[in-house]
Amino acid sequence: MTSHTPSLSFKLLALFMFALTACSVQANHPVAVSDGYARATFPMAKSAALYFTLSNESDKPVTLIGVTVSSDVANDAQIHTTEMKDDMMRMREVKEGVTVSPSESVSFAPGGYHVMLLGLEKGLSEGNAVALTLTFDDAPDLSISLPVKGLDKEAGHRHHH
Ligand SMILES: [Cu+2]
Repeated sequence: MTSHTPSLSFKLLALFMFALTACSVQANHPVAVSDGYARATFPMAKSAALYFTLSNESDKPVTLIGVTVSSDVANDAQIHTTEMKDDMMRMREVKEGVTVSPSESVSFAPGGYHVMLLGLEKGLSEGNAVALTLTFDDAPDLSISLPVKGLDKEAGHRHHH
């Protein structure tokens, strides 16, 4: 019996991926994903940011090393962070991955870490969902689905300087 019940499709996908990688049985994944969402974009937008919180429920550090998205949604998904440099907010790809310490959480949130979708096919509209696969250094892949939330109310923020 499992104490932790993700949706059926999630389980099927997970089983499928284990079959492919011939891993041993997944008991409980060390990482739980919560508070995930994508921000809606204009229909012609080519990029979008996705946010969530990763909680490491194991006693070993776990590093998120990659994210993949279906090619009918976008061409690429990257882990990004936002940094202030010379008074400018810049994003950079986090190639080294994001490590979550044992029993700790890392939030991907506006102004910091996010997953960036690049080469969006048709923008993201509110009410849809984006399916992603998270890849870790020392844990099985995790498939998640993030709801798309309405356009940013704090858009004015971006004009700060
Ligand atoms: Cu970005």
